[in-house]
Amino acid sequence: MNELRIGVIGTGGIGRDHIRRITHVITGAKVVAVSDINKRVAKEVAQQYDAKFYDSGEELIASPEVDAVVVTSSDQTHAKYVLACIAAGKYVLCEKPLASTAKDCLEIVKAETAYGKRLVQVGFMRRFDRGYQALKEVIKSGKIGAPLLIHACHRNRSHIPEFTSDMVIVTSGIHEIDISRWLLDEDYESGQVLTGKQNRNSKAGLIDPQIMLLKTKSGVLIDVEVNLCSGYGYDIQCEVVGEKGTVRLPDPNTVLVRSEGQHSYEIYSEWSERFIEAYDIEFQQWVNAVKKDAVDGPSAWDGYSACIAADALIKSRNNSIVEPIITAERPQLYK
Ligand code: ISE
Repeated sequence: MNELRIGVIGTGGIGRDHIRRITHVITGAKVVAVSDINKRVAKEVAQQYDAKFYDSGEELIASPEVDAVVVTSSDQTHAKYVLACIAAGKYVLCEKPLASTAKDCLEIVKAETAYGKRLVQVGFMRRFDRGYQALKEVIKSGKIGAPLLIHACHRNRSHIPEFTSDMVIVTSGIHEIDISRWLLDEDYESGQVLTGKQNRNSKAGLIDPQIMLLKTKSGVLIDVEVNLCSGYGYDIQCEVVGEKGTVRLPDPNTVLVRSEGQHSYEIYSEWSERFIEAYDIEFQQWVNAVKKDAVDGPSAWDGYSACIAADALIKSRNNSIVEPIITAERPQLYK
């Protein structure tokens, strides 16, 4: 295959960043089509990248000029576009979350299973981050012994006005839900959310911060601070505690400065910068895999597994009890 012809649905911040990445950073693909609910912006982006503007995501997916699709529209629209891609037999890289609810994810899993081949990859880009990969290698090597605990934190500098209390979990916390499951290579048994004193810099009515507590099937306990208004930067921390040692996610690209009586390093302010290399690797590997007709990145099943945990956490926050996380049976396609 020559260059993979990609259509991008969603030309907001992350969509434009992926279009830049496909055009200028990775090889083997080009953006030929774009669409967005905000047609004016989509038209501008189409012109800038010499791509064709489509009136709707559905028309873009159906176009014979599009080989594969990237979905970066709002979370609630992911499921319908991914389902349309499966119906059209096209590969799709969908940003996280795969859908806003586990029920919608399961529909995607069912459609893909019926199609009989993996077409869907979910944008859990942290799995491509060198830091997380090194963390997983240490766990697998047995050096720290069997994992017992994960302490993690997910701090955004500030949040967009549209953020809701559920999005704190399903849009931001979802990365932590996925990455802990991937690091430990096991599913969850139960989850709980704790809430407390509110950050006065967060939007009124937004429950922020929230503490997500998860327990895996073997009993590993995970605590995650999800804090959308740290006020100082985008800060992602993760420490795995094992039976005989611990391993911690490194801060990326850091130089340590000693000056004026201080020892300091810079903290990123945006997630797109913090994980820029992971996104680049994710996209290059996806394009290579699509061209070989064999996608193997985070699957629709991974998208579903993260969302079923997110659903339980949201329910727990509303009911103030520990919620069981009950996963459907994993179809053969994902074993
Ligand atoms: C955003 O949508 C992302 O996906 C970022 O990776 C995440 O860290 C941030 O909290 C979300 O708002």
